[in-house]
Amino acid sequence: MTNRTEAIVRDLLTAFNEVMDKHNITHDEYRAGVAFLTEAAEAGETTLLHDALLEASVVTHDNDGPQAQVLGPYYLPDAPILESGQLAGEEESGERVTLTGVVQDTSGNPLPNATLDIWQSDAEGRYSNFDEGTTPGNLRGKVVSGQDGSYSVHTVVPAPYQIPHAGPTGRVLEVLGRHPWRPAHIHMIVSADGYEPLTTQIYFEGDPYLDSDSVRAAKPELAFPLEDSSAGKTLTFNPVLDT
Ligand code: MBD
Ligand code: FE
Repeated sequence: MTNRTEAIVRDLLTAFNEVMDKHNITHDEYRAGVAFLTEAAEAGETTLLHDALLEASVVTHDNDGPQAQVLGPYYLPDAPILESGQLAGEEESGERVTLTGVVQDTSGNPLPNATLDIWQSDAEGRYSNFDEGTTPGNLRGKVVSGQDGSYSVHTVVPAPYQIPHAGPTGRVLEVLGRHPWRPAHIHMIVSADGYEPLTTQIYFEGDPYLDSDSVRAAKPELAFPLEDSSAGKTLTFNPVLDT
């Protein structure tokens, strides 16, 4: 065990012990807590529960850069490369949008051959492979930036989204007085040789939940306007990669 692991485990236990002492936790309450965690695990909500309540703290440290965001529970590796840039098929419902921009380093130099691994919910807030009524792999794919660092992805605008709240995670949100809504968002991991991968999310200007994200991840700097162009709505986002 590394010193760091040992220090973290000791501090975690100290924090738990302090809360238990402060509230004079009874045997019944202790057992109820253990039963709650068991129930969350059996409901398949281990990742959801932790991502909803804790993951935002992983990216509040500045070392990840200003565009860093939580990964969330719905990333799947191995999405295909979309040569056409068509993330949404013709039959996908929702407002069409083209995401464009230039992948760049922290000095503003364009980065060619960067991979943008993108996933999002559909216009009804459903993630493929996790939610009923979706086609496996839908709205998941990678695009690669060109020689000038630019990329372009054709997709649909996702809807504001309620994290699953019918189970144990929802009960915690209720206890905390937090609603289950997240602002509409598109996830991506941007990577390029020689740079730290960037896990981010982009949001939409004017979204009603930007200031009250259920998982406390959204920030106004990552909310962008939908702009009109001859090719329809566009959204410009320039991912910045650090070494
Ligand atoms: C999501 O879709 C999400 O992005 C996060 C961070 C947590 C729960 C559901
Ligand atoms: Fe999400």
